[in-house]
Amino acid sequence: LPTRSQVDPGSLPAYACQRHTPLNHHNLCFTEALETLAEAAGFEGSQGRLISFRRAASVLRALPGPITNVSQLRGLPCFGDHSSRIVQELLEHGISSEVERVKQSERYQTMKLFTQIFGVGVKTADKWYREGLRTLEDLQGQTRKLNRQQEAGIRHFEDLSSSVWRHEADAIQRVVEEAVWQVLPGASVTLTGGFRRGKLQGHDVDFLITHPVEGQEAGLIPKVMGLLESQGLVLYQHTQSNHYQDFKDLEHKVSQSTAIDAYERCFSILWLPKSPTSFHPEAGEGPKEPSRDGKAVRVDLVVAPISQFAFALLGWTGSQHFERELRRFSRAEKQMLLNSHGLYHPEKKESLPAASEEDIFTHLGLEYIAPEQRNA
Ligand code: 8DG
Ligand code: MN
Ligand code: MN
Repeated sequence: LPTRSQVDPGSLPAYACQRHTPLNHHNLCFTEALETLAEAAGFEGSQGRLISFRRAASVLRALPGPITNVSQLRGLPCFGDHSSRIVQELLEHGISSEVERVKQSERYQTMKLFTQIFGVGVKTADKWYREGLRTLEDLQGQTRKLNRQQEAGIRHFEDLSSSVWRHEADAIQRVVEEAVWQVLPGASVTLTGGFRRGKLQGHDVDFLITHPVEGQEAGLIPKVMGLLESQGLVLYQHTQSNHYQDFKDLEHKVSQSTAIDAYERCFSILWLPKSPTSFHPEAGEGPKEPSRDGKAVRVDLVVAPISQFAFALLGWTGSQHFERELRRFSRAEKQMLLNSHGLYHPEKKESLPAASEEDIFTHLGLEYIAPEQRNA
C-alpha cells in the first residue's frame, strides 16, 4: 500500500496512466459502489456515464489513504457531482440508496448474470432481457438462441464463474508451455492480464506468446491447440489467424480506435485436471463432465511477432481502464496513436519502435508504471 505521504491528493494527475494504482487500496467501499454504477450504466448502453464512474473509482484507488470527509474530494480529478454525492451518502449513512436500488433491481441482476456468460455481451443480454428471459434455465430452454461459444459458456457456467487462482494459472502455464515448446522450441509464454498485475484471482488466464526470430511464431496456435486437443484438454476453442493483411501498414493498424488487434489468437476453455498425475485421458477423448476431478478454465492465447512484443505486452496487461487512459493520453496529450501493435505519429508519419514497455512510456513522456501499479 502506498504511504500517506507518498501522494498529495491535490496533485494527483488526471490520467490513470500517470498514476500508481496498487491492487489493494484504502477506499474499497466507495470504489465498489462507483463500479456498480459504472457497470449498470454500461448495461444501459451509457458509455459516457460508465466512463465517468469508472474514472472516479480509479482516482480513489490511487489515493494514499481513505476518504473520511467529503471535503477531501475537492481538487481530485475526474470527480463530478454524481460521484461526489455517492461518496457523501456512503460517508453519512454507510450505504447508498441509489446503489442499493440498482443492485436489487431485476434488470441489473439479470444483465449481470447474462453478461457473465462467456460469449454474451451487453447487446445480447439486453435482447434476451427484453424477450422476458431471466435465468440460466430460461436460456437452456431456448438453446436455438445460443451460438457455440455461448452454449459452452452455459455448459461450463459453474466452473467459469468461480475464480481462477494464481496456482491454477501457473499450472495452466506449464501445460501451455509444454505444448508451445513441443511445436516451436525457443518460443516464450508470458502470463499477462490481471495475474501480471499481481492479482491473486481472475476470471481467465491470459498468455502472450512470441519467438526471438521474427516470423517463426506465425501459425503457432492451431498446432498448439491441436496438441492440447489430443491430450483431451480443450473444452472449447475459437482460433483467429492473424489478419495483418487487413491492417496494411502500421498507420492503419494504430488508427483502429478499438482495443481489438490483428494478432493470431485463441479464446478457449481448457480443462485443468485437479492432480495432473491422476489424469489419464482416453486417446482422443476429452473430458465430458467437467465437474469430475478438475475444472474448466477460460484461457486467452495471443501470438505476437517479436518486433511488436512490447506493444502487445503493454496492451494485454491491462487493466482495461489503464489501457483506455494510455490511448486517450497518447491521442490528446501527445498527438500519437497507441495500440497493441505500435505507436504512431500521424503528422510525422512515423512509427516509434520499442523493445520494452519502458521504451513506450519513454516515447510518451510518461514515468514508467510497473504492472503491479496498473490496477487502475
Ligand atoms: P481478469 O481476467 O482477472 O478479470 O482481469 P483482466 O485480466 O484484467 O481482464 P481481461 O478481460 O482478461 O483482459 C486483459 C487485457 O486484455 C485487458 O487489458 C484488455 C485486453 N484485451 C482483451 N481483448 C483484447 C483485444 O481484442 N485486443 C487487445 N489489444 N486487448 C484486448 O481482453
Ligand atoms: Mn484476464
Ligand atoms: Mn482475457
